[in-house]
Amino acid sequence: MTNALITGIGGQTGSYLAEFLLEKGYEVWGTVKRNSVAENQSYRINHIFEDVHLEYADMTDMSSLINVIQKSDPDEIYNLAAQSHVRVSFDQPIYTAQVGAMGVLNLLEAIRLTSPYVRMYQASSSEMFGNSIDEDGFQRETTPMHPVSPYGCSKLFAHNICRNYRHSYGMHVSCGILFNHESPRRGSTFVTAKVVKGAVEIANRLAFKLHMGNLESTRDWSHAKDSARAIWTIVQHVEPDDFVCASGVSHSVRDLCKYVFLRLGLDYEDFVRLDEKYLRPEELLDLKGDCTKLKTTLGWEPEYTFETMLDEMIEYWEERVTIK
Ligand code: NAP
Ligand code: F7E
Repeated sequence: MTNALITGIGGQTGSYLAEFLLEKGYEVWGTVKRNSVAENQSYRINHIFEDVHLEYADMTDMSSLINVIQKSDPDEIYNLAAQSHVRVSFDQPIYTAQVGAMGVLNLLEAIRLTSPYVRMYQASSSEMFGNSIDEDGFQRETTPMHPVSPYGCSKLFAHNICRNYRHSYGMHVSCGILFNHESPRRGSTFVTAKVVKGAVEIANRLAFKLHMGNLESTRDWSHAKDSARAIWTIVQHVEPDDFVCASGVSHSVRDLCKYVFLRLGLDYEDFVRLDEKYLRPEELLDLKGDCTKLKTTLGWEPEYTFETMLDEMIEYWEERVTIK
């Protein structure tokens, strides 16, 4: 049996990856960080609670990482733990970097010192590109990286130090440069979930307005289930490498609002209002990923589209909001 350790198993993508690995017959271990309300960190994995081994660990505490690596004796480590909210990273830049940059170095050192032959996956992000775009309008593995947020800067350090450990020590460390991925399990302060939840509440007369930030930025949105499958595929590649994972299709936040409200029989313009508190000190304007390398080298293809992903999220929030 292959052992896998997922940091951030209780997060959106960690929970889908855990399901995927269990289906493949893996023994799955995961880290959770301590929360005063234990239910808050396990709601996405309650249905597989009996099938996985959970251990407390924090990316900022290297001893906890060594401890969980020694206990789980993993063949593969998937590092998904991060303070992953870009807007919040402007409010908590030091913590974001301690987790997303130094935390990754803690993990690399923990692996190097205890089990250097383990395969490791690093959750790199399209936020590392900042506003840098190739002439054809896409971002890919070779696009220069000039991040515009503390989160993006911390991810770029992590990305570079992973490559450095790969080359310096011959460690099997791969990085997936994932563009935005969403699902019913997406935290409700990220824009897709916020819009879907808000629109469903409005449709059910539980709310009357939705306060938003920049509607003009564009994102390349995929489903987190497709992303979890890509993550596993990247780790199985014989040579550790970097791969972009994206849908190749870009929509504005305004398009997102239009689609979701229309699906509920509403016009978003009647309900969406600007609130400056949701604007960012510096905005990443446009993202559109070219994942030709992932498709041609590893044969990955997405199953969801922007629309089917949002339809699934609408269905999920309709059930939750109506039950309430
Ligand atoms: P998420 O839902 O925010 O999950 C992040 C996980 O990390 C949560 O389980 C969280 O635990 C845990 N965590 C936070 N701080 C930690 C710490 N100090 N020590 C240990 N664990 C900690 O994010 P996601 O959407 O699943 O994304 C997974 C990873 O991919 C993240 O690294 C993210 O930055 C990266 N990524 C995401 C996207 C995307 O669009 N989703 C795109 C590119 C890259 P709590 O819930 O208890 O805080
Ligand atoms: O914002 C705009 C906002 O917070 C998307 C993370 O998973 O993907 C994610 O980062 C866009 C931005 O995601 C609101 O300004 C407008 O242009 O959903 P988001 P993100 O910042 O792209 C990357 C790839 C990651 O790696 C990150 O971990 O939507 N926007 N109004 C808003 N965004 C939010 N959150 N809330 C608003 O009210």
